[in-house]
Amino acid sequence: MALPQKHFKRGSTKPELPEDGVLRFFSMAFCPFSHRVRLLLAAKQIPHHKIYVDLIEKPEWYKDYSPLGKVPALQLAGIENQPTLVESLIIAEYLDQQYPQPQLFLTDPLQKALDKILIERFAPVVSAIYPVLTCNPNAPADAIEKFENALDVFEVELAKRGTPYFAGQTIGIVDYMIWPWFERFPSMKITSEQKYELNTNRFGKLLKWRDLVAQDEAVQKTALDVQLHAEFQKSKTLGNPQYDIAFKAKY
Ligand SMILES: N[C@@H](CCC(=O)N[C@@H](CS)C(=O)NCC(=O)O)C(=O)O
Repeated sequence: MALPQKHFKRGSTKPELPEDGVLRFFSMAFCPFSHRVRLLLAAKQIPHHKIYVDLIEKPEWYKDYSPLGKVPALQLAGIENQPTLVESLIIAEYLDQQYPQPQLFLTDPLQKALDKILIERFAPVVSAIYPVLTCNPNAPADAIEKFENALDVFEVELAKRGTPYFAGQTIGIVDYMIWPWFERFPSMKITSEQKYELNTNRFGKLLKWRDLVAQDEAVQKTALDVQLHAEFQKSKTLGNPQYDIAFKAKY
């Protein structure tokens, strides 16, 4: 699309979007929740316009789309009144129902519910590691321990399911919803003092799963390099997040 590939800032003019009925995807290039939606858009090859938002200096007009000012947001431009969806998991479920190929949520209501519960259980993993991942100098001393304890649930679940992906023999919704953080974890090798890496004894199944998911087409299409993630996190810690360095990359 014709819009410039940069993050819109405070004071910017609201972009004029073409009235072509194509989905409008608002995101920030390094946001893991936006990455969830990017994965689904890529896996299902859904056409969309991309609009990037600076989250420190948010454009005033962004509230018209996302009242809480968060990304991701997806405007359904082809529908009457052009409603906008927010919350990555809600957007993912909507996209899976509207664009069923390939189907990513399980159809059995109980299995689907259990998968959604599992996705929710990733929240403590994220909150425990967030200070380390984002290079916060005041990260609590037990951050890694809490992170690993929360991640154990996923190692155990893979063993219990006995399948290469959480979804079974092919990639599915749990795999895509937790992947963005697995793309980002290796940046800790670059940014953290202890050069943190997942332990192969404790997380053997998850590490195998990680290598497998890394080969997925949508994962590769949406991937940002680990150096770039590290560079972004450092710039954010210094109080000047360099959102647009994402466009040095291929996507
Ligand atoms: N629960 C939301 C979380 C989204 C979220 O926290 N996005 C962050 C960026 S990664 C954001 O918009 N932060 C800006 C803010 O909270 O003002 C989801 O799943 O979409």
